[in-house]
Amino acid sequence: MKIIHTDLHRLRAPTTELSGGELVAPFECPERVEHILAELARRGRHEVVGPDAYGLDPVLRVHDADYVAFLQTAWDEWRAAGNAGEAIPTCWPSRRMTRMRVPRHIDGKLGYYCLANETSISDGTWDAAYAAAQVALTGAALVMGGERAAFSLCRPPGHHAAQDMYGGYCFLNNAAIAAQSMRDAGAERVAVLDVDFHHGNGTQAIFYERADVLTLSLHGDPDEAFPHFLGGADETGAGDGAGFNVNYPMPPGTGYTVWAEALDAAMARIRAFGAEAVVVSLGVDTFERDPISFFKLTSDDFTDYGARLAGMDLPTLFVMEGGYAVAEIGVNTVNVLDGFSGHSSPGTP
Ligand code: SP5
Ligand code: ZN
Repeated sequence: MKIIHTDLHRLRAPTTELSGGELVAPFECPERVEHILAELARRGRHEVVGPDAYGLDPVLRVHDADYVAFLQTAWDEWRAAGNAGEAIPTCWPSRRMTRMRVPRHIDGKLGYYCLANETSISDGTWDAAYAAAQVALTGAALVMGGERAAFSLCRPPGHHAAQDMYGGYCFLNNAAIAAQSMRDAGAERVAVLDVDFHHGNGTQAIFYERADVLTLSLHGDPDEAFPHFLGGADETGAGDGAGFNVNYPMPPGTGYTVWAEALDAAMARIRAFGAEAVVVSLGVDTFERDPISFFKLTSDDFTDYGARLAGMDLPTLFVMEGGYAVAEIGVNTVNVLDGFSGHSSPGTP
């Protein structure tokens, strides 16, 4: 399988994440990608290629122009305002603060566009997010060009980012940008299947009123898990999109038997939809030893579900999302790709 990757992901290297009331070293770190690349090289079955340049237009098919402009200048504005640390909002347009216009000051802009302030904006964040979107677009073009599958090794991840919101370690919604580009390249119906531990709230929001992109997400019940305010089973789409969003929230401790039943149900829904291509938002934070999640998948389970995904027999683009058990992220991620490709015995070192 072709792997699309660029070193530019390293430009996203924040030093702070607000967690447990402390500023800690971010869970979403550059080392994640290095471990995946090392495991890909160790197995020797995959070809790593760089991204092509698609520019900003396909990003603006999904994200609002004012939001993109904010991301491009947020760091400089934050530093120009005299702040010493990384950019973290402290004030939001919460209920009963409904003026809903974008404030001029960076402190107001951050609150306006941020959905979760564990995610600091740091120098280089925009450049890395933009590069990740190009990685996603390159993978989409390969799949639309006839590849059975491809893996866009995106970082930073994307599925929490909506039209005009960042957070959950995400800035541009790589999977949504890829899915839209597939539509624009002629696929009539595209499915986005999100298997990251967390609900894909951004992807859901972007396509919520559309019937041409089916969105499905398997995730920790938002009553218990981030992002907390979206992801219920009763969210099924609206307007033209009514019936074209499907959520599978699951409780703490969920293991592979129950999780795989949800996956099978989601794949049946994709088949009934008549998808011409599928984008898999691939987060491996469903792993039993993930530090911030509560599902119980083992490394072998990733191989098994990779094989199940291949059974859909659809052109498939994998887009990297979360996964924070850094030492195991390579094995778990490449197990999905090898399971998909029919290598049932990936072997461990
Ligand atoms: C792409 C992705 O996976 N984003 C996830 C962002 C989650 N950020 C907040 C997580 C808060 C979890 N708190 C649990 C701490 C357990 N010690
Ligand atoms: Zn996640």
